[in-house]
This record gives sequence, structure tokens and C-alpha cells, in this order.
Amino acid sequence: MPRDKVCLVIIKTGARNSPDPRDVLEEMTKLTESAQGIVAASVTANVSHPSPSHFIRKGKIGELCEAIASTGANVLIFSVDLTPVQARNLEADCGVRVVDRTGLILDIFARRAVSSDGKLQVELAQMQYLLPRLVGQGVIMSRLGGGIGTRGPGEQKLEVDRRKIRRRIEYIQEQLEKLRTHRAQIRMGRRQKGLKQVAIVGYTNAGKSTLLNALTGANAYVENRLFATLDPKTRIYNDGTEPSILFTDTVGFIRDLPHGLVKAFHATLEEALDADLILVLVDAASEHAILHKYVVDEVLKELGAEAKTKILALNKTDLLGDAEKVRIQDVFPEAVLVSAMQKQGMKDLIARIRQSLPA
Ligand SMILES: Nc1nc2c(ncn2[C@@H]2O[C@H](COP(=O)(O)OP(=O)(O)OP(=O)(O)O)[C@@H](O)[C@H]2O)c(=O)[nH]1
Ligand SMILES: [Mg+2]
Repeated sequence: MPRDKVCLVIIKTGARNSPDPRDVLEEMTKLTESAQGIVAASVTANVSHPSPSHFIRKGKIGELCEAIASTGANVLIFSVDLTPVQARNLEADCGVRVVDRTGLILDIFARRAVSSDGKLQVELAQMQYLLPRLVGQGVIMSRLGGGIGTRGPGEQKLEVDRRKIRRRIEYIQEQLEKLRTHRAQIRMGRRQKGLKQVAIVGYTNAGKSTLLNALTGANAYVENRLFATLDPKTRIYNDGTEPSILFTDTVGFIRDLPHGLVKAFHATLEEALDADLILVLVDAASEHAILHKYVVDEVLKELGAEAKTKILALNKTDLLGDAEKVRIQDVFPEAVLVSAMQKQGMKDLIARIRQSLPA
């Protein structure tokens, strides 16, 4: 399938704490590439009061049409979420597919889901996202045919009416509930065997799967892409010392993680909630390390994991010079410095984990 040529629309809101548009552009570019799209153009728009009909102003729409015409872009991707009405109007005015941030992330998730559990969770999030967008017409047909944002629950399923979709949602929710119970039983069994459980959590691309592999010799999927991992993998670490430790790799977090996705992945994220210890992994080589740590803390809060025992590890320190290592250790004095890729700091990390594990 030919890759989508994408025109990114970076929205700068007037809100305090709103992220720097350059950072948003960087992240949206990575997300787009993770969805196999090619960024052909980007347009930034200042929007303090979004219009209910189009989100952006008329003049900006003209600018977008020009960018589309001059670059041959076939899809617009917004850095914010749009209402179904806004998306539909923009599609009509610009003549190309319009995808919003949640739609983009859902698309990546849909590409990555491997296990049947992962697929069910993604399908649930997609259904809930698509449901309000299925009212009326036009959109449905324009969404068929491949490309970013078209990976709906499947063409056949799109033909069924909303009632059937609701029933499907209920069915998936029941299946996920069973999955939750099943996972809880597995965890209980492990606990009875005296095994300790550590969940590795962190921003997407922090190196969680690489760390799991380094510690346990697992062969978890590693890639320099956002959301490489959707299915948690659990592997045992055994160095002859009791207790043995089970490490679980989890879905990566991102700023403004769409709420529906957090909910859909609750069954998976519960692995983190139920662990004896949460290992927060941060990419120390990223200039956004502090923000990433903050986002992870916020999502953990949202999941109700505030009170859990946590330790912090700073990864990719092989990319840092000595001065940078000192600086980042100043910011996070409690952190263990590691390089999962070069298997550096693993002994320190295990020692810290053993110290911190609740008895
Ligand atoms: N230089 C360096 N690169 C690393 C290190 N650890 C991981 N990486 C690279 O970082 C990228 C992401 O690694 P992953 O292990 O897939 O990251 P992840 O946190 O599992 O990412 P998601 O599953 O997408 O959330 C890959 O290109 C890794 O090779 C490290 O210690 N040093
Ligand atoms: Mg991973």
C-alpha cells in the first residue's frame, strides 16, 4: 500500500502549560512515521478559541489547501482532537482525509496489536472512537480504502448499524473482564510461589523492552518507533538469589494519552497496578526527560498507582557525556543510571530493586 503523504496541522492553544509547538511537531512527526506516513508539510495555527464548525479559522483553511496542493498531501493530521463535525467539515473543505491525534494513535495501536487481547483492546477503543463518527454519511465511505485513520474495525463491520456496534462493545467489554480475571489469577499463582513482580513502565521509546531483554534474555520486540509494544510480556529473572523476580514490560505512555485508550488498556495496565514494585524507566538522553517523567507519574496517578513502591532508572546513559550524567543525576538524585542496550548498571538496578521490594 502506498504510504500516506501527510500535512501536519500543529495547533498552538493560548493555554498556559501548553507544549512548545516545536516539540509538538517533533512528536507528531514521530507518531506519523510510526503509522508509516511521510510528513510532506506542516502548518502551525494559533487557536485560542476553536470554532465549533472547523476548529481553525477560514484563512488557515486556505493555507492548508495551498499546502495540500503544493505538496500532494493526501491526509491532514491534527495535533489535537477534533469533534466529528469539525473533521467532516474540514474533509469537505480540503478534499482530503482528516485524522486527529487520537485517530493517529489508534491507528498505530491497530498496526501493532498482535495478541488477541491486544486486538480486542484496540478494537474497543476504535469502536468507541468511531461510534459518534458513524452518524450521518459520507465519512464512512471516505474512510474505506486504506491509509492512516482508515483502519477502523474493518470494512464489513462498518456496514453494521450502531446497535450492532454497541453490542460488539459490550461483548468486548465482557471478554476483557474475563481477561482481567484470568490475569489476576495468574498473578495470584505467581505470588503463591513466592515470586516478586516488577512492572517496567515509562514513556514510549524509553527502552522498556530493551531492558526486559537485557535483564531476562527475553526477545521482546524493540524498535525505534513509538508504541512498539502493546502486549505486556513477563519474564523471570533468576540469579540464584531468592526471591526470583518477574519483570513485565508494559504499553508505553504518551502526553495526553487518549482517555479511551487508557480505559481500553486497563486490563493490560493492571499488570503495573498489581506489581510489587513499579520500575519507572526514563530516556535520559531525551531533552524531554523531565516532561516524560512527569507524564508517567500523571498516568500512574490516573491509574490509581500513586501509592505503589516505585524506583526510577535513567536509561540510554551510553549516549551521555560525563557532565550530562552529573547534570541528570542532579535532577533525579534517587535514580539508578543504566544503559539497557549495553547492559550497563544492571547489577546496581537489581540491587536497588531487591532493597526496595516490599517484604
Ligand atoms: N543508545 C541506547 N539506545 C537504547 C537503549 N535502550 C533502548 N534503546 C533504543 O531505543 C529504542 C526504543 O527501545 P524499546 O526497547 O523498543 O523502547 P520501549 O520503551 O519498549 O518502547 P515502546 O514499546 O514503543 O513503548 C530502540 O531503538 C532501542 O534500540 C540504551 O540503553 N541506549
Ligand atoms: Mg516496548
